[in-house]
Amino acid sequence: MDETQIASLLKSSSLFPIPQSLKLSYGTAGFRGDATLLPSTVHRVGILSSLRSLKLNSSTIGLMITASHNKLSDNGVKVSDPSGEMLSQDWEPFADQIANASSPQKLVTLINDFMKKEEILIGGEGGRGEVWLGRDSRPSGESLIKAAEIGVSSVLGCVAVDKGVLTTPELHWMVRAKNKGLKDTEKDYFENLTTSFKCLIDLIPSNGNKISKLVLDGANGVGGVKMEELRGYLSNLDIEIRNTGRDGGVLNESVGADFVQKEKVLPLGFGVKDDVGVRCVSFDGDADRLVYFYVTSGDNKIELLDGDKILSLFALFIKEQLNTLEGKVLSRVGVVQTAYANGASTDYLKGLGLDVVFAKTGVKHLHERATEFDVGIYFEANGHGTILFSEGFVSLLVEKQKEMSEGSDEYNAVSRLVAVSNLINQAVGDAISGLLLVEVILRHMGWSVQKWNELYKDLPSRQVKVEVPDRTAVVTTSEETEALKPLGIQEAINGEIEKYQRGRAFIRPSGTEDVVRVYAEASTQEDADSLASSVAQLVKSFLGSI
Ligand code: 16G
Ligand code: MG
Repeated sequence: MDETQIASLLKSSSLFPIPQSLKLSYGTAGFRGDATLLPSTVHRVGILSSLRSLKLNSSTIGLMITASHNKLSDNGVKVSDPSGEMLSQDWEPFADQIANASSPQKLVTLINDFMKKEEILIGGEGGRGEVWLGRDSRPSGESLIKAAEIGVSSVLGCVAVDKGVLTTPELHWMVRAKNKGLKDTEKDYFENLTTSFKCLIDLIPSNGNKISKLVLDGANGVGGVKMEELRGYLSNLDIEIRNTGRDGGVLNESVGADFVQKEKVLPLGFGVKDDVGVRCVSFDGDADRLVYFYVTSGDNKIELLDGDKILSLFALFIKEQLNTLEGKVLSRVGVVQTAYANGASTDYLKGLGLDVVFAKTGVKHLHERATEFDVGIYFEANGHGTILFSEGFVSLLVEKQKEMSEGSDEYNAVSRLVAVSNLINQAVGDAISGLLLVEVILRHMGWSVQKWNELYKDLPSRQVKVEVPDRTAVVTTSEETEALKPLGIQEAINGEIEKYQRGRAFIRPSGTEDVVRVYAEASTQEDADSLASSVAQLVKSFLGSI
């Protein structure tokens, strides 16, 4: 690193002193915390993004300012790699180191060492770098974007392009499109969604399946606002949008996918009286998660159609198309879930003859496993997921279609699969594209939300968290279904599980909070509760409680 570069980094970092006692970890969803503490972190992630762009031959990198479903006063930052996927995990330790460096000098030393190791050149000998910035609707995002811009451009040869307020999946989609040399604006994103949605609607056999109005809970975040914009392009979606944030509601406060999925109650803005039986959907704060729900009656309890149920609907539809192509197109279709997936959903998916594999909690882990298939469908129960189509498979479909007669069942099946591969965000889970796919499949099947809910009945489950002195004392297998440490705890858990019909339970250290999480399910709610509480007791006795 030459003198000019060192001076540039020292100067810009001195504008963003690190708050005392700040200790951050990149974690499963980037850095998050109280927004007032984050300018130095965001500035440094700006620097990291520039280095990543230089390392990857000037590919465009994405930097998103969001804290997703966290409270309004929080914010966060995460990086998108050129393919639109999450930042490669081998750069996470560097992210942790620079975010926590206690002074500009220490920061520069860390950067210098890392650049040597990664053989990154800057300035005259190096290339140019480009970082696209996006932010969700949080007011604190405005000044944090400035910190990111200054960080990006303090690396010589690198520029930041502010893309404004976006959903997280929009930024990932745009970065991916840019690096593939495709149309990459927000308008292109909307056009792509509308074209593929319309194509799928036109392919519905009777084209006449009527479907009732959908009501969206936008979590008072960016998703509802973008959905309003998109509605301008879509003529054939009957949707009412609530909780856009314009009616005085607060971001994520008793609204949104995370609230609805965890509390299993109606979000604010939805009434028991008027909304009984109505098909409703909730986005989270940055619109990378969605869950559906409806009110049955009386109280504000809901029937929840979570990520597992969305996954099952998608898998069924894909399978139906592939069955039509049996013998013509060979494909490996796989489904990726986490240990949190309801056992009933796993049984259902296996019953469809699908290959079901498990990944560690956290989107990046599921995404990675899904790439092993021609068509890999992944979802977390919390509503984050998508469908990945390998490029080879899509080319094969297009090739085969040329030999088929237009309008035949197989021709239509191929057309549907290709349209789904365009509609669904291949970079990351996307509430908007997920919503459009659910809507088109329901219309295709002629199903109500209630009928969809009947695909299988969730086994009763319970989640609890246990505060322990050291959560890292729990080490699990890669799929998190069994604990390897502390020694002996798994045998004790198995002993409890055996006492219950359809009992299943596991423990894992949280990646976002200082707790050990316990999950239990069984054939009745009482049993699931009791199993969860005995496993929590075991955690306390093996690890000690605080
Ligand atoms: C993060 C992950 C989410 C995961 C959750 C688990 C992303 C974008 N988000 O929010 O996928 O379910 O962490 O939290 O990867 P936990 O480790 O505290 O249980
Ligand atoms: Mg989110």
